[in-house]
Order: sequence, then structure tokens, then C-alpha cells
Amino acid sequence: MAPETRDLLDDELVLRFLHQGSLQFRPRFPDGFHERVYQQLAQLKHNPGNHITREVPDLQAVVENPVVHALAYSLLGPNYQVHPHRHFYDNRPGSMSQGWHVDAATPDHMLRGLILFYYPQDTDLNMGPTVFVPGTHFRDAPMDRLASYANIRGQRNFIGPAGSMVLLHPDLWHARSLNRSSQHRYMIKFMLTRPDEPEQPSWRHDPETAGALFLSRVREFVGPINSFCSDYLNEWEWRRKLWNWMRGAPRQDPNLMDFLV
Ligand SMILES: O=C(O)CCC(=O)C(=O)O
Ligand SMILES: [Fe+2]
Repeated sequence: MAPETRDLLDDELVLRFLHQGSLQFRPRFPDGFHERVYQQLAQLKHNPGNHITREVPDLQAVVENPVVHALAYSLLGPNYQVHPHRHFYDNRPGSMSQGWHVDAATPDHMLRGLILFYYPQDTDLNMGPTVFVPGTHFRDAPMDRLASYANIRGQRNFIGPAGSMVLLHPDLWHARSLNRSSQHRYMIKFMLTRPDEPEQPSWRHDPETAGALFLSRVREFVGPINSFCSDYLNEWEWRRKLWNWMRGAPRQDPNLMDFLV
């Protein structure tokens, strides 16, 4: 069923996702829901892989939550699917951090899927949150080199109260960070996919204002160093390509000079 129009993302938020490569949010759940999920996860004797929703059926309500539905519908269109792959990440006290990586490397960076992370406990900086680098979904990740990078200037952490969730572009650089606390940090990953090519915007799009909004934002820096370099120029072009693709606009030849006025 299509979400209520008022629940869909608007152009502003779609552009924010397009620039950052992620959107963090926290839907409402009944009192005690996240604590119950956490306790059920704590009792697992082994990691059931893709069967995590069978072992902890409450997790189905996470991926089927109406806010998740409205966001996925906005970004992936009406025919998006919940992929059967899902995984339980137990970041144990005293763990090591993980190497930087991307979960998928989409050759053309178009948005054919989304990663959903759900954190059932309060997650602060000490508890081994997922760390990510905004804007990196348009950078072709040199995976073998990436794994040896340490801290990256401008990296951020998905921290927040129990029930926090985030949708990620599958090409965004991220990693598990080390858990300095005495508590297990849990995270469940789901995947959502887009089976078709967009024909029209699937969010609350206003064709009257969207073009000017896009142009006013396209040069925004998401990195920590506001310097012009070829990667930033490429990024503007990637933003335009993805924006046009998501709107189902006819393919246009790249024309970087449009931005240099
Ligand atoms: O546990 C995390 O915070 C992230 C794990 C992850 O991204 C992965 O293993 O692919
Ligand atoms: Fe990952």
C-alpha cells in the first residue's frame, strides 16, 4: 500500500540523502519494544544469519515500520522489495574496530538499493557505533586500500537512543568501531532493493521549485575541507546524474560547465 503523501520525503530531504548518502531517524514503537528485542538477541546461542527474523520475530515490525516504508518508497519507488538477506551484528565489549568498507559497490552509483541499520539499545560513542564518511557513496571505493585507512577527517558516528535507525546508500564508506563499554552493542541490518528503473519521482516532488533547490545545493560541501578539487567537481556531476535518474528524467550528457557560472 502506498504511504500517505504527507509521510513521503520532500525534495529537501531527498537532496539531503543524495548529498550525505544516509538518513538517520527514529520511528515510534510501543514502550519496551527495543528492550525486549535486546533481551531476545542476548539470549541467542548462535548467530542465525538470514534467519534472525525467525528467531526474533519482533524484528519483522522494524523492517515493516510505516516510517521505514515511507522512506523506502520515497527513495526506491513503489515496487521496492525487502531482500531476504539480513544480519545480526554483535559488537562485543573490547572488540577491535573493523576496516572501512562498502557493502555493495554499484558500478554507476545509482540508488538500486538501501541498507537499513537498526540499533535496539542506546548507542553512544563508547559503545562501538557504526562510523561512516558522509558523501563517500560517489567515490569509487578502493576496497583493498580502504581497509588499511585509519580515522578519516569528517567521519561521523551513528549514535542515538534505542530504536535509532539509518538508511544508507549501499556504496557509503562505513565500519564498526571499537566497543569501549562493558555492554554488547547490537545492530540488525536489512536490505531493500529497487527492481525497476525510475519513471517519475516517488517522493513529494514539486517540479516548480525543485530545479532551483537542486541548483542552490548542488555545490554544497559535505566533506571537512572546503577546497575545490576534481573529486568535488565529479561529485556535483554525480549528484545531478542521481537526481535526474531518480526523477526518471531523460539521460543528459554531462555538462560540467553548467555549474561553473
Ligand atoms: O557493526 C557495525 O556497526 C557495522 C558492521 C558492518 O558494516 C559490516 O560488517 O558490514
Ligand atoms: Fe558493512
